[in-house]
Amino acid sequence: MSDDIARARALLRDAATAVVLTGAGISAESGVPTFRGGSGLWGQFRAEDLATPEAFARDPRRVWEWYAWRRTLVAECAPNAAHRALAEWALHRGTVTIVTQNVDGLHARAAREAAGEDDPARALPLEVHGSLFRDKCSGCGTRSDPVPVDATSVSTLPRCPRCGALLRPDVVWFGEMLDQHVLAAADGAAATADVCLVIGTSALVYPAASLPLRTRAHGGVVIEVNPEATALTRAAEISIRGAAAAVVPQLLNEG
Ligand code: BV8
Ligand code: ZN
Repeated sequence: MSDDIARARALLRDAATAVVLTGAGISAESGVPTFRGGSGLWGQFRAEDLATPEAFARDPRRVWEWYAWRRTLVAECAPNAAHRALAEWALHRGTVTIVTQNVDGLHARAAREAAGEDDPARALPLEVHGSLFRDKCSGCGTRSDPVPVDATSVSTLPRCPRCGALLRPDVVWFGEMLDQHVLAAADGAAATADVCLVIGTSALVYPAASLPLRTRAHGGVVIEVNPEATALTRAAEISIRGAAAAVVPQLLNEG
């Protein structure tokens, strides 16, 4: 075991409270493309073209085509060893807050699988950018379970049964406010945690990227797991160069 992993394990073991911030990189080994990496999602598309309210207003069919494709892709993916190790740890410790930028639902699936008959609540993540698997009405804001989407034309796009406006994926687009309750819970956890474990994020998107800095500002330590250096690396006490599915179980598993 590397020295960095041994030091990080000890910090995580001794932490009374911990917050975890994950990004697209934790789901890479589950087969979900990242946003900015080589084969990143944004590589084929531009975030400005698709993940904004302006894009949806301009071309809702094109935006739904991309999200329907991502729903189909992610539905084929499964949580990996990193999601599972985090879920087990959070269930066992009870003082861990998982915050994710991801909208793929893999943390919640890992939590339910790990909990079995028990309550998964302790391992359910704060999804600060919403969820791919929930619809929201673009008019009255009503949230609902996802409906099948026929993105072949605007006229076949799903509409709200209450007000008739177009439904949209219940994700936070660029330029949109995050849910203030979810953000306050994430910020509160980060501002009091002894340790912030940051996994698989380029730390470029705000306000999520400011969460680890909140832990550091009150005297907590930041531990990063990423194959590459990021905008956050210089703020990390320990930055472990490695893939999440290989490293995270080594950091958290008992024994
Ligand atoms: C807001 C949902 C304002 C949709 C997403 C301050 C400074 C600068 C800019 C801003 C700022 N404040 C606001 C902004 C604007 C903007 C922003 O931050 N822009 C950035 C690009 C500069 N922020 C916003 O617009 C936010 N809203 O602040 O509102 C406001 C104020 C008042 C009134 C109204 C509004 C909203 C941001 C949310 C955008 N939505 N997603 C969807 O998913 O379709 S963001 C999107 O990027 C995803 O959620 C994604 O998770 C997120 C971050 O990307 P990462 O997760 O980090 O993924 P990435 O590909 O970048 O990196 C992957 C990493 O994994 C890499 O480091 C790689 O090395 C690593 N990796 C790869 N393989 C592995 C691995 N790691 C481990 N293991 C592996 N195997
Ligand atoms: Zn409506």
